Amino acid sequence: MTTYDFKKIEKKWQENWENEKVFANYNEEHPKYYVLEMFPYPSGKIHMGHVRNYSIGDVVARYKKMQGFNVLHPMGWDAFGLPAENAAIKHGIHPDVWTTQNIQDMKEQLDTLGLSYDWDREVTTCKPDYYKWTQWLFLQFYHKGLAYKKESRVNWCPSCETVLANEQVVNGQCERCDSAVGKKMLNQWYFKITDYAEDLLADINLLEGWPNKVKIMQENWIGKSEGAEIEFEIQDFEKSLKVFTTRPDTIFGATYMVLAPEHPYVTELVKDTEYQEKVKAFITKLQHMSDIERTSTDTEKEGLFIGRYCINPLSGQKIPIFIANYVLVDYGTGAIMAVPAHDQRDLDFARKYNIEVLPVIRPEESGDTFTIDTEAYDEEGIMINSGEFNGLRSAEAFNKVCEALEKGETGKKTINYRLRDWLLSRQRYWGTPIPIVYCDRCGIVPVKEENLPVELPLDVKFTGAGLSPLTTSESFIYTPCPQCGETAKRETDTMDTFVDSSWYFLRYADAHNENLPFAKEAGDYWMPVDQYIGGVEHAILHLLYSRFFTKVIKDLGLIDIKEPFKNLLTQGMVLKDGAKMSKSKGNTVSPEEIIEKYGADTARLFVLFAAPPERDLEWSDQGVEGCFRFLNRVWRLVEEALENNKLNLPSREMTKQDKDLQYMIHKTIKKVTEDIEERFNFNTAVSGIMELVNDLYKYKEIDKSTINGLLFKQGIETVISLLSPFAPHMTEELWHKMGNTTSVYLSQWPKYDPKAIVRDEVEIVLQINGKVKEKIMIPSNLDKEGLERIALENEKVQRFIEGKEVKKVIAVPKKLVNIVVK
Ligand code: ANZ
Ligand code: ZN
Repeated sequence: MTTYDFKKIEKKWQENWENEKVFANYNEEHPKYYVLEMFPYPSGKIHMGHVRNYSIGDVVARYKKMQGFNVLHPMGWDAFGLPAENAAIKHGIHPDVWTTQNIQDMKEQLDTLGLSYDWDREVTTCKPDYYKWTQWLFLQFYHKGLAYKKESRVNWCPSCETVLANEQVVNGQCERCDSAVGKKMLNQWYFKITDYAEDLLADINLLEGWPNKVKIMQENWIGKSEGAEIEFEIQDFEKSLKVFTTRPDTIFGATYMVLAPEHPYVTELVKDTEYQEKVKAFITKLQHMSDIERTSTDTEKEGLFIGRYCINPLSGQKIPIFIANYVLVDYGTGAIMAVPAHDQRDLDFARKYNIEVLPVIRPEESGDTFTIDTEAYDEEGIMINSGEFNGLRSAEAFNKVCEALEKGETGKKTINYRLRDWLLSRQRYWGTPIPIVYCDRCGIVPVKEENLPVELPLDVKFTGAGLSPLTTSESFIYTPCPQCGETAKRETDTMDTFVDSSWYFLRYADAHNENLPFAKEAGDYWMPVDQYIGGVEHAILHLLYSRFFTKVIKDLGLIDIKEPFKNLLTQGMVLKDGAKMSKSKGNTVSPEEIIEKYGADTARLFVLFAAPPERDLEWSDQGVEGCFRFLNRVWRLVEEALENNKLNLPSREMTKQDKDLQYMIHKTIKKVTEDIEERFNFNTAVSGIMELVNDLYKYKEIDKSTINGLLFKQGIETVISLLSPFAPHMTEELWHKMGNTTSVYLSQWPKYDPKAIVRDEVEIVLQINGKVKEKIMIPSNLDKEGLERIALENEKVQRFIEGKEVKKVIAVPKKLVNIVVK
């Protein structure tokens, strides 16, 4: 008997699968199935999180292949980004060299896991053959008015020296380096994702196979608010002030107005007044505060009166105008009507600055003398202090107020979204160059499609200072204007790397296309991704951007689908000692070490067995040992059976033990299939297989002469097949030892026989015209219909009723069937 030499076996089958193209092999006669794991950033080393993510995907891919699907399971590299550039600054290595080396290293590590990727479709976002199409897509967006440039106040990380999207600012800090994020005015490129806000929101309904929590996060991020835009006349000023409110019903309670300090009116309103200096000082003070900080309920409300007044369009009241920290310039209209009685932030502010608090809605159960103390009343109720609207329910008043405003042309219902346009410019080298040229004569000119890709130059200096390193490359900057031919300058900013990952799943469908990002036919065939798997940290940004890209690409006529990812699985973290495994915590276990010691099959089995995929997984050395022992046990089971010739024993009449084993085999097939198929409960699937292995051991111990060789063989083959998505190398080896000459993944996933999993039987009688003709054993849970069928198909019964007319069949479950004939 040979021992389980995982090193030899794993290498052997990895090479074999690659050479025989077992997985890079397509047959369009079968239904397609596209399984995808989020592609990694090539940091140079895989960690346990990767092992978990890819093992989950690999189970799905192998399982679906055995189920007869035409499976697409590709892999690639999200290869642009800051770490490569930082390495260049620090160690003087070119980002391209650094990245290419890391990809090579990581690919070797991935190969040791035996993942069923089709590497022929590998996508690397930093290669010109890929970013050419990222640029091409940018141009299509540009021509549709969905990519535009504007001067704006952007989040600026002083340490990374680049702008950040709102999404990359976490609690006021840079997502990457944790520095406090400030604000800066810059002229930047944007994608107009807000044009798709409504579609992105509405189509969340189509995402049936997504976790609810992710759908809610997307919904909150888009942040739809229904309300009204109301115009307040400003005294002695030619323009009126527009505010956005979700509570037009509270308009009579607006006792002051607030402008964001950065609101364009502010300087004009204080121009010739004593307030000018104070306002300036206030704005300077706020510059270092993030939006989150400013609007947090914990932050002290601060502001000042600017010496001007508005007129309430419905009540005619004169109300003072303030600027304050808690109103943001880029939400709504950048100005609010403040209603302290019904909004907590306004109330805190009003109490601090001694502003009137006027309740205009009272709870139904309270009287007209309702007052507000330190807590705002933000619910619905009955209107008070609101002129003609008094006595109405506030929900009703909402509409009535809007109607009144519309009549007076001072307001209308509107919808506001929290979602902002996507800022994509980065002052960075290692990203996709934005294919735009600035010409003194022609202005902003897109690069001609036939001149794509705009390639990254090599003669750049990585100084680490402010501007994009591309500004240091003479060869890059100067170029003839695509329109007039005069010398012009290229855009030196590159794209946010989220742009690269917003369409990579489409490129896999047709990875070598030289004329388009992908052929429509290929896209329509493979998309949507049937199963997408990745970390929940991408629940907002990456998924939202990918959904947006897919929708635009559809509107460009390049594909027919509306949503890119049909089913989404967000896997949990890998923990050790209760904390997330991470380099900074120093609690990592290296996949290389585990694979070296136990083999990839054990590593895979452990991460799949130790917890359901969506839950966090606690690392356990004993758990790994246990999985290793189990695989050894399976190995010995098969080896011994082959050695002792147990599989060649003749079959014969079934004994009780045979029947028990047969039952277990079919029950396990059913369980494992359902666990994988319906719930991705890989852990319970594996424990089901473990039980079957135990049963086979027990069965093998019974007297050799009484073993049913055919059945035993079926049991062993079932274990091999069911285990093959989880521990692929060992099972492939055993499959071949069993005498098969082609891959287990080209074989059929086992099917259970529904009859074999019915355990209890009862005896019933079959009667013809009330006379007992036969007694038979049947499954006890058979219903009336099943009973009737069995009775009528019974041989003896058929002889009796031959040539006669069946008038009626009376079936009494568990007892009898009476057939009335004439
Ligand atoms: C009057 C009012 C009365 C409000 C009331 C609320 C309650 P969401 O749901 O997030 O859309 N608001 C509007 N623009 C703002 C800005 N740029 N910065 C800070 N706050 C702003 O919130 C909409 C509400 O937030 C708006 O409705 C406005 O306050 C405030 F009893 O207007 B409300
Ligand atoms: Zn020009």
